[in-house]
Amino acid sequence: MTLIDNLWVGDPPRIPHVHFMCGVPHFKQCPADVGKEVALSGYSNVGKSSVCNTLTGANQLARVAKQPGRTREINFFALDAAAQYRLVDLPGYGYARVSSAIQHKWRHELDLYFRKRQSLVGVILIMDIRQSLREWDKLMLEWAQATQVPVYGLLNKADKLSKNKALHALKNMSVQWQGADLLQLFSAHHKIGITQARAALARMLATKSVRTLS
Ligand SMILES: Nc1nc2c(ncn2[C@@H]2O[C@H](COP(=O)(O)OP(=O)(O)OP(=O)(O)O)[C@@H](O)[C@H]2O)c(=O)[nH]1
Ligand SMILES: [Mg+2]
Repeated sequence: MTLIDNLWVGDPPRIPHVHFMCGVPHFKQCPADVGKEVALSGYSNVGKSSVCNTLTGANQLARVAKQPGRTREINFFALDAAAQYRLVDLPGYGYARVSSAIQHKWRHELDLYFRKRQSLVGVILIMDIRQSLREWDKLMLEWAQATQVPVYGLLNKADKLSKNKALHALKNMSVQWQGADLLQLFSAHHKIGITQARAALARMLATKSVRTLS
């Protein structure tokens, strides 16, 4: 895998027809389950919404906040005019400062989303590069194996570490990952890794859905 050398790409062009579709608190309110979508998943505050903006080249598309717990709905972003291809920005997992009743509700809605969404063809699992693999991340990897839906990992906030430390973190994480080519360094702020991540997104959107839902 090529590393930092070819990861700095500057401002990516905005995806031409990218637009916000809707944010829904309940799975049953999701837009029509047609076409293909890739979900941005991970713990609260790892930078899912920031990654959504950087990947699409649309800076203000998804709401970003310093405080964890910003994204409270399942947010759908169309990548083309007909909304046949979508990115889905999910609420963060494991935000301790919301009540346990709300956490339970989010977990329930996310669980429904991952179990029932036919058009879900891939997941981009976002982690903070300074943290190790946590419980929810491991569950996502297990889910990926069980369902055959590909999970691609971004170690976000790579700008927070020196180049050597970032590469070391990538190496450590690769040991725990299924396929080191499915994991990369990223920085939503410093635009590290965009070309590689966009290519991964495009690959996932190009695959045929393998989901057989009960
Ligand atoms: N240094 C640095 N900060 C980042 C990066 N990406 C996101 N952040 C910051 O991390 C904080 C959380 O970013 P969000 O994009 O709102 O994170 P999120 O995962 O969507 O959070 P929730 O919606 O609460 O789950 C914000 O202060 C961002 O500016 C990055 O690549 N580098
Ligand atoms: Mg968010």
